[in-house]
Amino acid sequence: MTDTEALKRRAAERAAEWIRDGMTVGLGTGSTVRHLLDVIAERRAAGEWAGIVGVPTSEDTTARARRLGIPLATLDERPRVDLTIDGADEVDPQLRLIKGLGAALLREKIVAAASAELVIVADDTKVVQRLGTRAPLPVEVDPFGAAIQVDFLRGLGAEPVLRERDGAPVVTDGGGRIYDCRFAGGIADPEALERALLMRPGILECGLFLGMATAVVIAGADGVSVRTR
Ligand code: ABF
Repeated sequence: MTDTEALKRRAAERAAEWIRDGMTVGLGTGSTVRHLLDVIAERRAAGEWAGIVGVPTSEDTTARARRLGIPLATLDERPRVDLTIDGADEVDPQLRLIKGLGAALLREKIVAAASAELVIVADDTKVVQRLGTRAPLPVEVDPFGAAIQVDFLRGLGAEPVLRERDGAPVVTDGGGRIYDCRFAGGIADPEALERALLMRPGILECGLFLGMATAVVIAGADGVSVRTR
């Protein structure tokens, strides 16, 4: 296991301490959460957490959790989620997040908003002073008229790049497209930017998760720290 993977595993193990048997647990997306799925499967194999049910935030997480034998439900079946554990691309000092490089931001945000607690797991490379200084901001748009969003995003100071894989646009689990938006100097006012984005017809969601995380578990070479709001 590489050093970074070892850090992600330690963050996942620490986040798993929030889990109690009988909980409905939102299962995030990304490589750090994959370690969480392993931890849950290991603890269940040891006879614990027989009563937990996972609510996945992506088809990728659904498939992985199924392979590990973790019981699953849809958000419609379990509309009140006790705890969601998810990854992030950036975390600022106010525990505001950028998420979405895993292309699951819409379902992640829906599940996070339905959760009593949201615990974020990350390695220390995700910690920034200002959002947008390291990771682009993913913005998910409806495929209908997706191209017209480019000028709108530029008008907000972004440089949008359509996310592609093998020469074709990435299509999210919900059928959306993603523009990865870079902001010179980072994002000065994340709350104002989120409002402007979500007022725009055709923009489905953005990767700003503001005021949503109840705790952030950061794993670094000098250990694991927990930050709470
Ligand atoms: C997911 O986790 C995404 O929102 C975010 O982009 C990703 C981070 O992935 P990783 O843990 O692999 O760095 O929740």
